[in-house]
Amino acid sequence: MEYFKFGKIKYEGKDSKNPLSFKEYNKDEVILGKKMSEHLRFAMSYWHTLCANGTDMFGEGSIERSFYLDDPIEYAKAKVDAGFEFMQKLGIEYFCFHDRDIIAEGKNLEETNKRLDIISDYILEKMKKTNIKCLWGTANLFNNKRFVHGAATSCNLDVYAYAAAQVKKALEITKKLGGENYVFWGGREGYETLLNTDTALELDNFAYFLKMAKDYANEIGFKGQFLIEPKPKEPTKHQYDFDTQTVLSFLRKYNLEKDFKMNIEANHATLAGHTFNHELNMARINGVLGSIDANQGDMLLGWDTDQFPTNIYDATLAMIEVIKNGGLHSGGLNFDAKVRRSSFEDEDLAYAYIAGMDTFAKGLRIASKLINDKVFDNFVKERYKSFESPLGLKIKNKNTSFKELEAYALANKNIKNESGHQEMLEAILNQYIYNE
Ligand code: XUL
Ligand code: CO
Repeated sequence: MEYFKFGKIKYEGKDSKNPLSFKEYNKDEVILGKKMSEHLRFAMSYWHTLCANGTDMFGEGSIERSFYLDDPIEYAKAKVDAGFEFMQKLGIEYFCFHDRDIIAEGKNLEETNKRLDIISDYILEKMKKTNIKCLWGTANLFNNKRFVHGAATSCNLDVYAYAAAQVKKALEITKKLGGENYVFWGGREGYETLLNTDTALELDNFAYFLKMAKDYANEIGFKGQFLIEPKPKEPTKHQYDFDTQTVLSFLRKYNLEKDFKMNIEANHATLAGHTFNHELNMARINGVLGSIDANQGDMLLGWDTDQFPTNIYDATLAMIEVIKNGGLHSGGLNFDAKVRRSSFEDEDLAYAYIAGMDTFAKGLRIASKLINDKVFDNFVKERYKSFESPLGLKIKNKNTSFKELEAYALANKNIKNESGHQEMLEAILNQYIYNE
């Protein structure tokens, strides 16, 4: 049975007028010594692509994704079939999933886990037939009402234990599917008011939970990279994993920094008041840029709209960070993005992925030229050249003192600054974008 009413999407080049074709993403084309598909490692998000039906706060679903099936196992299998058909048609080589995306909960944990065994067997078969791989798995610890006070930061031990059991199983399933990473996004790990919250206990418990997860992964021989996905707010008012720098200080406090990298999501960065490339940069310079949730927010809306990324400026700056990171290694570009509620036709899903994949492919092309031409690197090097002077080198080598700096300052009668030339650099960036 065919689920999506469109054929295989091919690369037709930038002059193509066919909306169901790639204009930029030419998967085997080599850029900076690597195929485009290897740089980008695109992944399909199971939840937005196969589960979301357009429901919002004001209205019911507008998109048909039930496949007209009521039986939970049959429905789950149809989602697998549809998902693999979709990935094959789009040429997407990876997928990401939450445990509860792939099959609905049963009447109790035991039945739920049995269902997970059945559906993961089914997924594994499909993976073998198609060569499609699992980028990461995760546990949904936010949807069910038992998680009303959080999961690993809940005030209720019963919920904490349930969450542990759920992550344990999600790790087993991710290992079974050969997942290259495992993600922790702090679903409801945060608070609404300090009036009822013991933040010290919650953070201690959270850190211990993560440690136990890593211990269990080691015990079962799961080698995937552990990732934390920062987000500052939503669903809770204050999420503990606010942004990269906050997460890093938490990990360092609890000696967990060697076990985790970041999964940076564009819309989460902007919710934190940062740019996407700020978060990527902070992760990269700290050696923890692991993977990306590619999407974009809306400038006028203050929440996580999870739109498909079409902003070439942001994609270019993001790809500069990715290239400087030496690639994403075991990570990839997961489209944690959903079509708008009014985009309810089958083709809309294809248009959305094509737009996202082409935007990042173009961003890769532009970023590779900017890096090759050392456009910003040369400027930055020149801007900091004072730190290459004898005293500058002493600062870099941590080999001076306030006394020595004071003596220098007293003798130096004339401080001279040079312009940062921001507008010139922005114009050069635009020029590269126009001309690519
Ligand atoms: C929520 C979000 C999640 C994570 C995985 O904002 O981004 O879908 O990516 O749990
Ligand atoms: Co995400």
